[in-house]
Amino acid sequence: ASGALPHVVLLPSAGMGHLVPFSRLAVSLTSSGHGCGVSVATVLPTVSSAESAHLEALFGACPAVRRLDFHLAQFDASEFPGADPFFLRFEAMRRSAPLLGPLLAGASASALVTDIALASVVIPVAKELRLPCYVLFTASAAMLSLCVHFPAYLDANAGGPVGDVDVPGVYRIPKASIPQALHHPEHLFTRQFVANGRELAKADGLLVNSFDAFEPEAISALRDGSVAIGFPPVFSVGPLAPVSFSAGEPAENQPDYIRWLEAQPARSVVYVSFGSRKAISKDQLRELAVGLEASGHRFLWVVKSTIVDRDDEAELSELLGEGFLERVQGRGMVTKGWVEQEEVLKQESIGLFISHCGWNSVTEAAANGLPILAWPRFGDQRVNAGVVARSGLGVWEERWSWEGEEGVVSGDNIAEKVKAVMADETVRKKAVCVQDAAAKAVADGGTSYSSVAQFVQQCRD
Ligand code: BUP
Repeated sequence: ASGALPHVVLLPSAGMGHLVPFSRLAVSLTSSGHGCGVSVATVLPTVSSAESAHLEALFGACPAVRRLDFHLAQFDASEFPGADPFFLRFEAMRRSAPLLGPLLAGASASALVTDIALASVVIPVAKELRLPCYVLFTASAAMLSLCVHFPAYLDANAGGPVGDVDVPGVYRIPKASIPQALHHPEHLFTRQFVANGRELAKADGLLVNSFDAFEPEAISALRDGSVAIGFPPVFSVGPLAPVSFSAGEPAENQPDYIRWLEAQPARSVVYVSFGSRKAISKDQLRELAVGLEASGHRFLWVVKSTIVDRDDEAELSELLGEGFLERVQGRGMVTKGWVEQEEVLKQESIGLFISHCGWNSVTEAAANGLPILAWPRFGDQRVNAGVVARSGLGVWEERWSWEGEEGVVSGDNIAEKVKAVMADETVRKKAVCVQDAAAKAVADGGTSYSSVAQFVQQCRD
């Protein structure tokens, strides 16, 4: 009802890349500035243990954010042999969308924010309930523009192979940056992506974890109807602020890598992480070890050798080569476990982030003015790496992304590039400009702050 405090239900899908921005949005909406009631619909068990730990920490630290259990219908995964466990969860949730009706009706929601991965099945359910329905897009605005335009591209392409995609009003996304799955129309991801893209125009609005100054082309083209005529309002609300679960922890409870980072000189450490979703081949891990060692720089490296964290059994010494850990002791820290990345990126001692360009990682680097050496591998990561390069937040050695598909990038190449970027003052200065723009966007009166306020106002009306 007009004027009353809105109660917004958030519906994330699976994977940390999706859960993280939802929990940030939840906390931002309950903050004193915006003051909404918020519930997060939760599916248990989660796909990864990182997600369970995150949810537990969120509900523990932020009692204003309520939990709404969403029980899925039976789902037979054998229909999709070998599919990515996160896509399978998307599909299981999509098929359970009809169960959302009673759940939402019982929660007396005034608006729903669904994850992009569920949009095409959830928007119709919300329409049926006459519940305003928004979509949180968890990647870049450039990727959102591709998602909106791609169904029209396919229609015009009439079954031909997917090439470069010229997104109207934005820019040409080269064929090689289009997510691999989209070259295969029958791929589960492609079917979901196209169905979601077609339905987006029916949402009451889109929220995207980006900011106007970071992606000016994509955000204005979405707003002015260049990408799709009559597209709903786009609220660019990023970079959404991290939720600090460890605030107030005494220093002795800090993890060892934070204590180590605190003891290193300013901007001397390379942080290496390829995200939570996909393992790196054993051969590439070895070369990365060679490269980091030969670069001569300090480093903190989060190693991931399996898809889902629960299965990660391999020993580090076996993965990285004989004697590596001993040789780099004191100057390199390697961990297989989860690190508090937001806390890591805040450290003065970090000078460079070698990143797969998962969108959350990119926004976290932007907020901290930390240069990225982009090494995107799959999915939306190459489109995001394009944003990193265009905005000046970092550099993208494109050859690595292509070589990495079949072959392995050599340790020598890695070492040379790391040395060059660490020595490049221009890269560093540009990243600080991005940080300044991010800080302005989220400050009171900034573009992102105002976007959240407009979204909340629209939920009240
Ligand atoms: Br790994 C790792 N600690 O050790 P992205 C990740 N994170 O806090 P992804 C940690 O998880 P998709 C770790 O800060 C970011 O917020 C990190 O999201 C955090 O990549 C999040 O960067 C990871 O978007 O997801 O996980 O590959 O591909 O779905 O975007």
